[in-house]
Amino acid sequence: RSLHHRSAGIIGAPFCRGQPRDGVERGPDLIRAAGLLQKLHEQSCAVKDYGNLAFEDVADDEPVGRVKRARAVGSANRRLSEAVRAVKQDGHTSVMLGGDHSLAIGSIHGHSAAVGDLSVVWVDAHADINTPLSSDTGNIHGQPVSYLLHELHAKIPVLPNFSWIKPCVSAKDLVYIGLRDVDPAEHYILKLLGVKVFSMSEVDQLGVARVMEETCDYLSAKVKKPIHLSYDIDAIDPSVTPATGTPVSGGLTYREGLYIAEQVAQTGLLSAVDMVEVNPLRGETDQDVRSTVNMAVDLLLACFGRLREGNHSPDYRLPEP
Ligand code: 4U7
Ligand code: MN
Ligand code: MN
Ligand code: MN
Repeated sequence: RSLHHRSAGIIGAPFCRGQPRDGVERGPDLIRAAGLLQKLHEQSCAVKDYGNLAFEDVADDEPVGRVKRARAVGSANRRLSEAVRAVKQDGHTSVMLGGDHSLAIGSIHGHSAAVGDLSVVWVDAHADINTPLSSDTGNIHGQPVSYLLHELHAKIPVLPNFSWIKPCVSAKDLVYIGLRDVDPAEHYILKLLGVKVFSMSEVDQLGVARVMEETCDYLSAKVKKPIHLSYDIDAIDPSVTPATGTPVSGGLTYREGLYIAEQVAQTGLLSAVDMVEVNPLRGETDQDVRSTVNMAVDLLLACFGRLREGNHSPDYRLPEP
C-alpha cells in the first residue's frame, strides 16, 4: 500500500489528569479546528473521525503514595486502549490527539493488543519513564513508559484501575529523540536497560539526518515491527511551541521536528501516532497557541506522507490544451 492510500482513524482524548495544569484537554478540538481532517483529505489520505472519548469523572481520587489521580488515569487509559484497538482492527493508522502524555499508556497498549509486537519512537524533551515510586512530582504523564516496558514490570506497584495494564514493549524496541530534561532515576533506568537515546546532544553532534538514519536502521535491524510514534509537542523548541505544560528550552527546530515525522512516515511502518501536550492555556498570546497547534498539524500531515519537496496523487494528469 502506497503512502497515498493510507487512512487515518482519529481519536480525540480530551484528558488532563496525568498532570496538574488545566487546558491540555482542549487539544483534540483545537487540532481539528486548525483543519487537520480537511488537510489530510487534501493530501489524498482517507480519514475517519471516531470523535472524542468521554471520560468519567472519578470521585475521591486521593493520591496513592505520591501518585496523583491514579484512578482517573487508569480508567481513561482503559477506554483509550479499547478505542485504539478498534481503530487498528478497522485497518486505519491510529491518530490519538491528546490530552496529556499519560494517554500513551492506553494508546500503546491498545495498539499492541491489535498488532502484537511494535517499536516505539518517543519524541519528547522528557523520558516519561519514572516509575510510580521514583517520580518526584507524582504526575503520571512523566511515567507512562514505565508501565509499558516488560523490563520494569517488577518495579511497578499495584495502583487502582491499573490492573488491566500488561507490559507490551521491550526496551530494545524503544528509541527516544529530543531528550533534554531527564530525572536522575530516569537516567539510571535508561542506562540500566540500554535504551537507544538520541538526546539533544546527539542531535547537535550528528544532525537530525543521521539521527533518523540510525533510528530507522536500529528499528529495522531484525524484524520490521509496526511503529508507534508518540510525539510530545514539548520536544519542539518553546520558541515554536510555547503552549505546552512543561516547556524546556533548547529543543528541536520546526524543521528538525518535521524531518523526524517525514522519515518515520517514509519507513512505511508507521501504524499509530500520539500528538500530546498541546495546552492553549499555557500560551501567553493567540500567536503562541496558533504556532503550537500549527506545528502539531504539520507534524501529523508529515506522518501521512506530506513532503516539503511537494506532492501529487498517483492519478494526477496534466490538463490538456
Ligand atoms: B511530559 C518530570 F520531574 N520528569 O516526572 C516528571 F521533570 O509528558 C516531567 O513529557 C514530566 O510532558 C514531563 O514530572 C511529562 C519532571
Ligand atoms: Mn515532555
Ligand atoms: Mn511526554
Ligand atoms: Mn510536557
